[in-house]
Amino acid sequence: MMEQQPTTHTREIAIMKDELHWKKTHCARMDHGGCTLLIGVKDNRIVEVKGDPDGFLNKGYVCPKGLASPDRLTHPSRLRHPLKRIGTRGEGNWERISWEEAIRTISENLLRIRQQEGAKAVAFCQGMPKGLEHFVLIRLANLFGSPNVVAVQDVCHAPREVSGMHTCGFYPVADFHHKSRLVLLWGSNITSTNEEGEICSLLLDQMKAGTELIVVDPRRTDLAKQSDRFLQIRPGTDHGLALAFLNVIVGEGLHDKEFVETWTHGFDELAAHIKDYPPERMAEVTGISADLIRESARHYAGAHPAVIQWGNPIEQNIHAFDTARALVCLMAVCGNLDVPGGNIQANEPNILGLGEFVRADLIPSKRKEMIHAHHRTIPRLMTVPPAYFKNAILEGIPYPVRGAYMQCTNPLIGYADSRGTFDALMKLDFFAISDIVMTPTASLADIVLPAATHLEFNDIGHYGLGHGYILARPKVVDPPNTCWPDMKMLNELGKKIAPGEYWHENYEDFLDALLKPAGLSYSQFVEQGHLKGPDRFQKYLSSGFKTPTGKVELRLSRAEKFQLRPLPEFTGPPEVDDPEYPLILTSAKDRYYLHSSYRWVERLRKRSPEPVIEIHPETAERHGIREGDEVVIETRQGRITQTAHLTDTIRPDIVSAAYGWWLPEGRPEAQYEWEKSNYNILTSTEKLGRAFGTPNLKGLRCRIRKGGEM
Ligand SMILES: Nc1nc2c(c(=O)[nH]1)N[C@H]1C(S)=C(S)[C@@H](COP(=O)(O)OP(=O)(O)OC[C@H]3O[C@@H](n4cnc5c(=O)[nH]c(N)nc54)[C@H](O)[C@@H]3O)O[C@H]1N2
Ligand SMILES: Nc1nc2c(c(=O)[nH]1)N[C@H]1C(S)=C(S)[C@@H](COP(=O)(O)OP(=O)(O)OC[C@H]3O[C@@H](n4cnc5c(=O)[nH]c(N)nc54)[C@H](O)[C@@H]3O)O[C@H]1N2
Ligand code: SF4
Ligand SMILES: [Mo]
Repeated sequence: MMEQQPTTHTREIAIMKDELHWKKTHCARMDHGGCTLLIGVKDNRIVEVKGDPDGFLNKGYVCPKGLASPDRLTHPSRLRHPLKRIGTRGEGNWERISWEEAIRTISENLLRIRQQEGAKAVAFCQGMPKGLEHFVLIRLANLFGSPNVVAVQDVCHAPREVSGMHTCGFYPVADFHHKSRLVLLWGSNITSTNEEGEICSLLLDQMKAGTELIVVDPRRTDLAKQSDRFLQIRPGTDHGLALAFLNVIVGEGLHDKEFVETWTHGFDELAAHIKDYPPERMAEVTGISADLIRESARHYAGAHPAVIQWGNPIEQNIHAFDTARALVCLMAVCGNLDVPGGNIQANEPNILGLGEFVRADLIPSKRKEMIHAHHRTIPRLMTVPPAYFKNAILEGIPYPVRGAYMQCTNPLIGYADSRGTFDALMKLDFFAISDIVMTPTASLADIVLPAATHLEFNDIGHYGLGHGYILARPKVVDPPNTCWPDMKMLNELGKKIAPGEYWHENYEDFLDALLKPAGLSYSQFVEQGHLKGPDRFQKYLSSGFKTPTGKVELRLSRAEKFQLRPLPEFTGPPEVDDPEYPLILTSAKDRYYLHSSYRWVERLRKRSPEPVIEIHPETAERHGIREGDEVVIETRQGRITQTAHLTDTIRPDIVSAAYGWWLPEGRPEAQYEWEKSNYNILTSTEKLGRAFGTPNLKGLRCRIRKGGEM
């Protein structure tokens, strides 16, 4: 048979289909996102990814995760159908169901629980904010009538944000867009993490131009190697170090006297209080020499503007509030608040406010009713700390929680006390989760929903993060046609479990609603790429600081009312010395993964194939451990194994273990080996920080031994 010749028309289409198109979008869901990317697309397939040289935050930079990000979309283990559990929870048996049945089953169960126990018995859970669905989820919770949105904020930004709001009326973020004379990188490893869009290329450019760098980290990171001063801190003692900085600066009169005089409240009390923290005393606590503390504090005070880029370790132990408070005081007394190149109050562009977007007005009793109100956490913490969520399920404190809807999260690996979390998930009457692959948590759910993800739907980035800009993340390719964006799932579920008038015919209307005050449609916004608030600094000169006294509250004026410490204190490390557990355990994020995500992306797994614990060679030798050995890590809470990597970049009294591990290649009915190397088996929620309900994730007492030995 003769081959049929294509007509002119079909030939044209064939050429069009093969053509390479470049589309501009922003990277997302591999960290907080931010890099402008140029994506080469051929025939609905992504064939190339490049950093955009004109990118607002990255100026051409792209990291290995960004380059590998399209691999998520086409991966064979991608979830493609809504699934319903058959058999017992966690057994790994599923039945494919339609979207219609999935939404109906979820709504029936959540409504049933609401009717039996009240709306607050249903929780809405989200992991790291990834995109606009985060806010649609809060809206759904509000409209359903539940005050309980559970999020990981207790260990991720809330201590920094909320302590900032109480102290100076805003969340002081690092301004890398203007020149700083000095950068104090405090527990922040941004060449690996680029947290909240603080893309490291901006810092590296400043360093090339002569900006001085001081690094506070227990590990000699890449940036520590390039720094002018490296303070190799004992994990969990950051509050002690910050107080010693204040001791030197105020004691030597190096503070910004004019600013302090006019714009701070409680300086004299702070000055008297910090006399208790001389560098010599804090040297013993932090393991950093008194001379180095003194010199570093003098440099920070002497360079103006200077900026503190602070990271997760500040808030990943029970002293989160004291540490964050001490650091904001440090920024303030040196006159670095809200100045270009300092720690600024970012001005949001003219878009729909968060409260309006989530319809906070419809749930006025939220503050009193949310689970953590019972635990008297700090005012303005609006999401439930996971430890309290777990207690509500397991012990009914302050009331029982029986159902949950989860998205973009993997609590079995990400929450402290994984075994307790397992028990809690097992005890839930009903829970549904949406993800892009099956995870240890999803494997315990009643309903699993297949999400369309980044590059497959129109999204807006950085909304609600407080950095003063939003980023366009237009869709680049079609999702598998059975996968829905989370926003669509929530919109459809919303129509069933909350008043219909608050939902849209098409979920994309959320995007337009958000942009409406700016006078932009979503497509106009995409043309523009990003939207930034105006550069305005030192707003306090005209309107004061938004605190009860109108000044930076070095001493909190309402501390007594809220039962908070009025001045930052050092009350010891997060865990006391324990001869049976002589080493200090900490962790850092893996440059090639996001928390527990993407161990199944082969290109990334090749770069970081297994969970690795970093041990100093002397410590390893004492324990008879060699490079590549299996190592058992034990705390009073539990035991896991990881692989030894010997390195002198870490102090001999510290080990740094990998966090976020499960094995996608493991057995589904064993929740993909969630117990084997998962760091949070080692963490506990018995002792929590009062202000935020934060557990100790870093600065734990541990011991190690070679695997296979008793
Ligand atoms: N010990 C210890 N614990 C920690 C931390 C630590 O440093 N140490 N860090 C804490 C911090 S800072 C955070 S933010 C949390 C993070 O906690 P989580 O945000 O829960 O982190 P992940 O484990 O990355 O889980 C995210 C899930 O979202 C899925 N996902 C990705 N894209 C999409 C999407 O578009 N839609 C849907 N529905 N799902 C998607 C991924 O596949 C993954 O399973 O963990 C905290 N826990
Ligand atoms: N590659 C990658 N990027 C990410 C993420 C990820 O999982 N992977 N997660 C994203 C999220 S949600 C967040 S919140 C950010 C977090 O970003 P970062 O704040 O940078 O987070 P970490 O890597 O946990 O910690 C930073 C550094 O603190 C050091 N450190 C450990 N313990 C202590 C301590 O007690 N004191 C001090 N001063 N330093 C200590 C670690 O050695 C590490 O170098 O990153 C985001 N970006
Ligand atoms: S640094 Fe973050 S935003 Fe930039 S490419 Fe990497 S993962 Fe994406
Ligand atoms: Mo985070």
